[in-house]
Amino acid sequence: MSEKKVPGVSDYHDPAGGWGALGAVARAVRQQMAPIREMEALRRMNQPNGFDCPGCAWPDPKHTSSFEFCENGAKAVTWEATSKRTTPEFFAQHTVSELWTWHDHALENEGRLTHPMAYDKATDSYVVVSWDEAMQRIGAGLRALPDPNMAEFYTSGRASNEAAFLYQLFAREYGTNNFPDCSNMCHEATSVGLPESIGVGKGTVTLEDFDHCDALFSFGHNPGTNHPRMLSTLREISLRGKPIIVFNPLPERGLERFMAPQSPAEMLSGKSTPIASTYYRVKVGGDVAALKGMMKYLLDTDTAERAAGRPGTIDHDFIAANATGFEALVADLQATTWEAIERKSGLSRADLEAAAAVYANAERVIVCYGMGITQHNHGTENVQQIANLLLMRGNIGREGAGICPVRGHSNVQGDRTVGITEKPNKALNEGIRKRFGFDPPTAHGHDAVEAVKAIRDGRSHALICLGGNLAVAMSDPEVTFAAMAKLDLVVHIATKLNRSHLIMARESILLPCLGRTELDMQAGGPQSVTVEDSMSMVHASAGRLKPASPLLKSEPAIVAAMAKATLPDSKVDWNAMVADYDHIRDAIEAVFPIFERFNDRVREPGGFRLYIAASEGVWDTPDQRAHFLLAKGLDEDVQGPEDTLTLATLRSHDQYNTTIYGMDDRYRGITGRRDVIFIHPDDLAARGLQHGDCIDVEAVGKPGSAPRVVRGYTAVAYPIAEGSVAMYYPEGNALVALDNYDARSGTPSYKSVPVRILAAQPVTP
Ligand SMILES: Nc1nc2c(c(=O)[nH]1)N[C@H]1C(S)=C(S)[C@@H](COP(=O)(O)OP(=O)(O)OC[C@H]3O[C@@H](n4cnc5c(=O)[nH]c(N)nc54)[C@H](O)[C@@H]3O)O[C@H]1N2
Ligand SMILES: Nc1nc2c(c(=O)[nH]1)N[C@H]1C(S)=C(S)[C@@H](COP(=O)(O)OP(=O)(O)OC[C@H]3O[C@@H](n4cnc5c(=O)[nH]c(N)nc54)[C@H](O)[C@@H]3O)O[C@H]1N2
Ligand SMILES: [Mo]
Repeated sequence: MSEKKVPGVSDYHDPAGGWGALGAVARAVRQQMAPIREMEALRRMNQPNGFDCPGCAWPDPKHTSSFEFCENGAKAVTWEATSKRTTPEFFAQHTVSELWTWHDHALENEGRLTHPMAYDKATDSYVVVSWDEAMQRIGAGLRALPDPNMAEFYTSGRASNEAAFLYQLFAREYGTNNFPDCSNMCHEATSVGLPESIGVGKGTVTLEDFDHCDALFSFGHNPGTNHPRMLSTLREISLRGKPIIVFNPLPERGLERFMAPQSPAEMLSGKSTPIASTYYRVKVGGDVAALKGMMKYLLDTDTAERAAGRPGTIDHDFIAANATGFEALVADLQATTWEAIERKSGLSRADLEAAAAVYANAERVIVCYGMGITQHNHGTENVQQIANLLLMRGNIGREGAGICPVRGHSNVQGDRTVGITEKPNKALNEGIRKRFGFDPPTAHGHDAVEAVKAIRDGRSHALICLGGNLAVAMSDPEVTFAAMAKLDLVVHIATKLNRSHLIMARESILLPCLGRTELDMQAGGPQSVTVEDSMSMVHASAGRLKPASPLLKSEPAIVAAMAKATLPDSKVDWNAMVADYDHIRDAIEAVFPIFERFNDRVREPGGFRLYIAASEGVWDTPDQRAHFLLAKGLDEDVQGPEDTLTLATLRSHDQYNTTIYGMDDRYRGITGRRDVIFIHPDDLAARGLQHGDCIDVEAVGKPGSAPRVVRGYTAVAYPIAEGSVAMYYPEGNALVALDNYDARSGTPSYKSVPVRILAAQPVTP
């Protein structure tokens, strides 16, 4: 974008996929693995009888038999199946204080954890403990709490249905609904917003629907990096000649053009397939304005068309038969001016009308969206405006049409389905009572932000983490890190070492577990687990690799052991459940009737789909109707003063959330570094700054709030929407206040931080 040479910054001209992706896979394999282990692992990924790729929640084509290529899936697998090990000798050589100074990449790059470890304060290091000893300490620690609601049970979305179900059962029998969960930081706005709109908090489409849609709209997600297998789906839509309309502040290469590594024709000819037919660089936080603009156009043209005796652009019959709230939406749209819509979205009326015309001319439309929609102060309302747009033309509940929240972790959706929720409903509590004979707690527990606040304020004293890296994933590291250092008991169940494991409580225990790729042998023989993808397909996953260490235990086995150590009078037969996971699935079925015939159905090739009422045009709301719901005004975010920019924190191509595989972001032309901030050239010029300048980024908080600054970043002139800037997550979390979240869903506003950028100040010693 600029002539000036800046180290590690260049223009990337190739399509997504292609030879660049193949090269990256080869490098990942070379850096992590022994050849036999790696080939065995990659061969079984997403195959019937194989394991589910831990990379993302995008579904697999049902009838595939060939290896479904995905660069980031391969990275996720090689990272887990690595031949490197983080051993007791390693911990003996490096104190925790020393490890704290390491880069996040370096910590995980040491490889797989091999032994249960406990923190030894005298030597400031992790030392080996036996599994029995670890469990005794955990049980004693939890039993010592005066109130079970002083413990937090965090889940990261890689946990299987079986592990997650046992985990919630354990915590509920122990006596709490404190279930902070990674989805609280992710698609919670979907889980809260969609039930109100359409009666279900999940997507309504299946992969087959994409074969039948006449247009696809994409808001705020980056498939080239975060769900690369979706590129094959998008490519097919493009090859069918159907429009793909993208709203994204950054020009993301995977949404522009894709060279399919499985297509010899494309790979050999060097030709790629265009993806977006039109790409709108909406401002960060401008989607509600854009959506309201499109809906306003539908309203206007509908009236005009009908007046001229032609069919309108709104499906009034569908609305009359299915929905309420339309009149209020009409009033809201009429009260919204085009001037405000243009200013907020950064898009012209003509552009928005053109997008709306594509929408109106398509018989069947799917809208996909990701973190660009949910991680705002009004994320819940954002999601509901997408539902409004779809409902206006009856685009939910029929083939080829629907709403598609693109989920993150490979089983984040399933974990919620099997009971990881801080707000259990009656049916869940009844189900547990009937099947297990104890009374689960009914009072609502903590979500992720509330859990951190409770720890900060000394109301919670223990934290159990089933995977993840909560301290780093959460906003406001200054507050979060300090809070976690005050805990009495912390337990991490993990595959690899990360920064959260280095924040020491009075008692800190680190338990190594099996990963997806590994053989899970129990008393009843080799076990498989199940996962649910973004489209409610449930299927089995079975690893076959030799475990990274003979001491590893499966997540269900670890959870059961913790439960036995904590609850001597437990009503649950933990041993039987762990001996044969069919028993866990039977229990899931008993508590959640939508899993009827679970063990039979999951053994069918490709698994089965959970019933989603809205997919059938049935609205599971209190009044059995779909609802048009309003977003007040056009502001998705806290507004800073005039001179502020809106910062979105996002993923590079070389990371999996807080796991940093490497320092490159290939599709955005960044090599060997992450300390950059993407900014429009005019916004730079307006501040007297230039491409490559060293800058500080300062968050503009509420008056009186603590200053939040990151220093020494390099400004990269980039074709991002004006007024918007972007930097990488998790580094950007230093700028996100813990209180900056969507009040409806608790989702932190990781994509809406008002900031100022300034020429770097010399650091005072
Ligand atoms: N390789 C890899 N795969 C992953 C992950 C990973 O880290 N690495 N993470 C997994 C997880 S947990 C999740 S939740 C998903 C996340 O997948 P995404 O939802 O794609 O997440 P982000 O990288 O945060 O990017 C969001 C996109 O939104 C755009 N954006 C930012 N602000 C706005 C806005 O206000 N409006 C609009 N319209 N767009 C905006 C950004 O430009 C970016 O393209 O991916 C999952 N898959
Ligand atoms: N600023 C900013 N912050 C964000 C986001 C953002 O876009 N911007 N995105 C948010 C989102 S969408 C999410 S989902 C969260 C993610 O939050 P988390 O889910 O908590 O974080 P991850 O980085 O996915 O967790 C990585 C760790 O999981 C462990 N792990 C890996 N595989 C396994 C396994 O099979 N079993 C077990 N037990 N452990 C395993 C490893 O130890 C690894 O270090 O971050 C959120 N934070
Ligand atoms: Mo996520």
